[in-house]
Amino acid sequence: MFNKFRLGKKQEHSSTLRDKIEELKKQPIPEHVAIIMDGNGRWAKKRALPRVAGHHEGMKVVRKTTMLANKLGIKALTLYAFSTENWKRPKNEVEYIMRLPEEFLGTFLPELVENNVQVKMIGYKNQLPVHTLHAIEKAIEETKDNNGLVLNFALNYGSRAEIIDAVKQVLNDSKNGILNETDLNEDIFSSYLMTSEFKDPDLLIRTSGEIRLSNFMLWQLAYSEFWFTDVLWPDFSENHLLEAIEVFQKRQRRFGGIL
Ligand code: V0D
Repeated sequence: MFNKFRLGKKQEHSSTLRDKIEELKKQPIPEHVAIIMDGNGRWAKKRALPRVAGHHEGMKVVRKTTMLANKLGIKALTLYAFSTENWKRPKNEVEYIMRLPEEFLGTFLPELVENNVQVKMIGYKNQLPVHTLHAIEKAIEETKDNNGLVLNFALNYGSRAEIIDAVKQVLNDSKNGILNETDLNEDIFSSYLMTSEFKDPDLLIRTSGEIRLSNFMLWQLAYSEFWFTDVLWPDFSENHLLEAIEVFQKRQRRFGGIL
């Protein structure tokens, strides 16, 4: 109980949370978890705050979720932070969102380094503001030798465009004799996607009550478990992630029984 006062750092977990983590670790933990972080605007609206306040609050949840994922021994966490469709939002909102990586990394990069987290990104980099890209590339560079959790931001990412681009590269490699048409299979095709270095997600989480993929990792999620919640992303807590993993483990066990 005295600990409560001595351990002021926010990433310290309560004993009940620690117990839950240890309990879950007795069963297989999903290696790659992907999250569609939805509901930030709605969270703000409910509080009569500007939408950007929801995005800012959502950023703090990214940090908490990352730290817990790391503790659980999850190997990769892919977070859908910005879709290719999100450019249609009001200009001021997009500009604000594009400052979030700098703010996030300015505050938390030292903590990510300390915790051995490796930062990565998938998505179309060339359309991003240079200040955004610079901050992210610096973080990628500074964490490239870390071997803990891979924190992968899907940013200006769209799955159909990714697939079309992969097809174009396949055609090009075929034309240039680098690839034989007869050799093309699912594994080879996967190696042309932006996610080539990742295994397919074992678990997809989407917050905010929408039950759809919204052009996120269409190919990669073919065999993944899905967990949807009405909870808005800024309200997503450690307990929600643990619940999603518990459900994942129960489904895995049932599946195992049938086979
Ligand atoms: C807004 C909820 C962290 C989703 C989370 C540019 C919407 C908060 C990052 C981030 C966003 C990205 C890359 C990186 C470090 C941090 C972020 C965006 C939006 C899109 F290396 N939060 N966050 N990026 N939001």
